[in-house]
Amino acid sequence: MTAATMSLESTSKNQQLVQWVEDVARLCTPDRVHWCDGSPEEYEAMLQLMVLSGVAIRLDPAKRRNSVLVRSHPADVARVEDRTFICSRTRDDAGPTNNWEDPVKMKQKLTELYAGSMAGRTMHVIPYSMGVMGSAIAKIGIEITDSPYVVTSMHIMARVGSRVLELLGENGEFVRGLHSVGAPLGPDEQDSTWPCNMGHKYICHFPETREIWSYGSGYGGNALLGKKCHALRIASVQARDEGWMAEHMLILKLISPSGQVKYMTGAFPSACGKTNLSMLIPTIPGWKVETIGDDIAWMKFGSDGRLHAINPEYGFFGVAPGTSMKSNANAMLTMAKNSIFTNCAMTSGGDIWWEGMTEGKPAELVDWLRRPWTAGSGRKAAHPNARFTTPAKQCPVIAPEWEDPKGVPIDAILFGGRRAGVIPLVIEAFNWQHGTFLGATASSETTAAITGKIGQLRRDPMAMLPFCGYHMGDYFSHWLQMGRLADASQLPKIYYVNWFRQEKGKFLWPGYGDNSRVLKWIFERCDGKVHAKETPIGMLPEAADLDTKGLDIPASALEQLLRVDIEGWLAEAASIREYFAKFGDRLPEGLQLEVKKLDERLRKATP
Ligand code: SAT
Ligand code: MN
Repeated sequence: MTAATMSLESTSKNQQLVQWVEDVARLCTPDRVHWCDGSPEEYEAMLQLMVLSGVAIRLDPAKRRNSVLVRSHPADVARVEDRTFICSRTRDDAGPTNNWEDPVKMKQKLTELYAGSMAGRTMHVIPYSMGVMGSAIAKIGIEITDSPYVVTSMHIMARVGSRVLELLGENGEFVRGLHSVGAPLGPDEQDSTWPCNMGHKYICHFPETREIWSYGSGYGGNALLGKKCHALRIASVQARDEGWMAEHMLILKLISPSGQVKYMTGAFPSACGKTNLSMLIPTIPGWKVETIGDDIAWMKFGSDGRLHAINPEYGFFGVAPGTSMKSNANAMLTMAKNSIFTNCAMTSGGDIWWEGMTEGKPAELVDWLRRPWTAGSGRKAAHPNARFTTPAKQCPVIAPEWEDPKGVPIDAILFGGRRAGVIPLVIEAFNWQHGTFLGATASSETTAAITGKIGQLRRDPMAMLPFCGYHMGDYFSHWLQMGRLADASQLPKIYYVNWFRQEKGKFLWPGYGDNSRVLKWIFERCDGKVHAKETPIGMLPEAADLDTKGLDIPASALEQLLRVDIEGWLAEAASIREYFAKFGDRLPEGLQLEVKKLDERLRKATP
């Protein structure tokens, strides 16, 4: 995009916004300021910029229309949790699960880094709405960035452009997000293909002032500030203050053969199959899943007294490896066009490839590090956290009501993670408080979505460990408080699922489309139509309660999946107690009580 075709003049009547943009420009000293209008022409111009700078390659349009492959710097490939900070006024408000720094000190440090950080670059101002514009649950944000990759990704992931500014008007409130890759250019300096800052990375949140300051990384949740930074970390604080919920949850619609509908949300840590579950193709005849969202749910009580959820996003930023026509045909079809692929491998025919996409491997590829790759090399061709960025509306099973400003009424909430042992296939909570306890104690083995060690067990309450913008103990209280606001019969039922149970290194449950068998049981439980057995850990199906018709699974595996391992759970209860101690007096009494009751029920059950 040349300066002549960019909107260089402010297109906003909001004086606070105009002032802020001027202040940032003065600090970061970009060559020019571009106000994004969200048009297809703008998107195309940004792609062209990325192609010219060498960061993006256009894929063969006959194979994947209007799509590009982007390869990042090898050291900038995932969220950086150790560089993510909640800079609330006091350390105590950030709590024991977040990195904290004093906001004044952090702003001083970052102001020094931002000074001149956009030299030689264009500063883009992206007005965006999380949620359908005009929805009472939606919120506006403005992201300032020096990365064209962020502009194109935000076009897909959020509703962006001039209409947002109109909605914002003169006095509207917005979340301020400032992002710089931290790689200023000298007058004669050649740009690198993926500019970022090797020495300094900071993803900072100032919850009281609803600000995000991100520096040094251009990747995913570090840089697309509408997503984890705004829609989860800042929004969780807004939700606490305003009486709603911002959650790391997919939203799906399950339709029975007779056309009855239930809406479910599901919280799972990054790269644990949220996208797959949200658009799953049931293996049981007559059942159908439609998608509302795959990563984030904002939930508010409606005038009907029920909890309604919207998907604040506009696209999917999904993990590519493992995605195939077999594991998730709907995701594959969604990304057939108008998509951005990051850190995937490229085929000689100008398309993308990743591990697990096809049964065999292509003989030759260019890997995500831009090196020639052969099937026998033993190396991974795509990075394990390679991603697709694709418009949600292209999903073949997107629910017609996915943009309903009122959201959809939620019948069931699922929690889950990757657990090789102990945790059964599914548990139904006795009530909201017990469900909150199940969510609060959720744990999972870590994945490639974050930098660091893979496969380590950690507690990831409500899958919000990296995304809660305040003290986790207060967050638990907020959950309990939400439960008190509604009539118990109107509240969603709560479940804990584990598709990842293993024995001798092999998965016991087939997962993917067969997860519909568990969803069907949940659906029928919501109507009180199917049996569950009371156990010390919650209500569980017996083998006969699950629809296993046509499923090739040994009875012993099913028994294992539905067994309550008393010894294992006693150890779990002890570890939960230890975990809860972290939260001190900010742990709500209700959860303390739940662990005590769990322990007592287990001891009574011990022979
Ligand atoms: O990079 S993101 O934070 O958007 C992806 C994820 O970790 O879920
Ligand atoms: Mn996520």
